[in-house]
Amino acid sequence: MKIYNTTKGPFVEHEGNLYSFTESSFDVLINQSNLYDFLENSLAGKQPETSFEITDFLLAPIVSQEVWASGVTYLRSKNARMEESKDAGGGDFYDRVYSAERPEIFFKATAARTVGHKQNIRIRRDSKWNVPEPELTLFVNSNNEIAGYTIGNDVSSRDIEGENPLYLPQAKSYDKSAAIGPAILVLKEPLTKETQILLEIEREGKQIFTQSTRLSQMKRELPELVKYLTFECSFPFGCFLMTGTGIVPPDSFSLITGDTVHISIDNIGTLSNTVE
Ligand code: DO4
Ligand code: MG
Repeated sequence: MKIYNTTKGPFVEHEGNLYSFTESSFDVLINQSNLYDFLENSLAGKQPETSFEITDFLLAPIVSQEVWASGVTYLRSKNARMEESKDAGGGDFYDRVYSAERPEIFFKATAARTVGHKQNIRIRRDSKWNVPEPELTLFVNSNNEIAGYTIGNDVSSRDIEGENPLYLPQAKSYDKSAAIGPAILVLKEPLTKETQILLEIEREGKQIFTQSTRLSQMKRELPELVKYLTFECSFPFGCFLMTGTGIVPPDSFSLITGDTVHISIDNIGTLSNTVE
């Protein structure tokens, strides 16, 4: 089942049909305990919606939540980071955090800095080396449980991050640096490790980069990331947690205005954003 946030309120897609849940606010709906069972039981009394296309009214699936992110959770990310920061003497930090018990977790964005499917992302004006980071993104409810999954793009400035690891917040957090959507997938069982994450980058109508990875390539377990995030932080409306990138384009690549980034994750869908 998928939950969409729209200008008309929340909607749920189930077996190809769309159902209105506009009697509830998005914040309240996604925080229901036993969310899958709650949605399934609520569907019993509802008629499918047929009068409009959800894509015409879609918003990012976030209202009062924060977006956090974990990093260096895949070998590819660790190696790319060590390389980009070696001149700054930061390489060792990435090596150590990859194998440390405590994962890297950082604040990524407020809802106001986050865009949804088909909305524009941005690259920083003071950076020359910018990349998309395609990341499975967890919805963690106010009881600190993984209640759903969405697709995230942790757009990042590699030159700023590589110049000095202390610049991480500037490399990661700025207006429209985070994209999530198009929907929150709610499952009865956890997502399988076979789940594929696919990144495609399009420039002037041509595909200029594509690569995929699987969740099984991640060094850490998802509950482990949630445990550290929620250890000393409470989230009354729940929160989103990006889980790190396993795909980093070659060093010669940087995003430019007009590029479109498509990120697809099995069963969730595709998140597409153009650089403005
Ligand atoms: O410390 C750098 C950020 C790592 C990150 O965002 C990732 O691995 O996805
Ligand atoms: Mg990342």
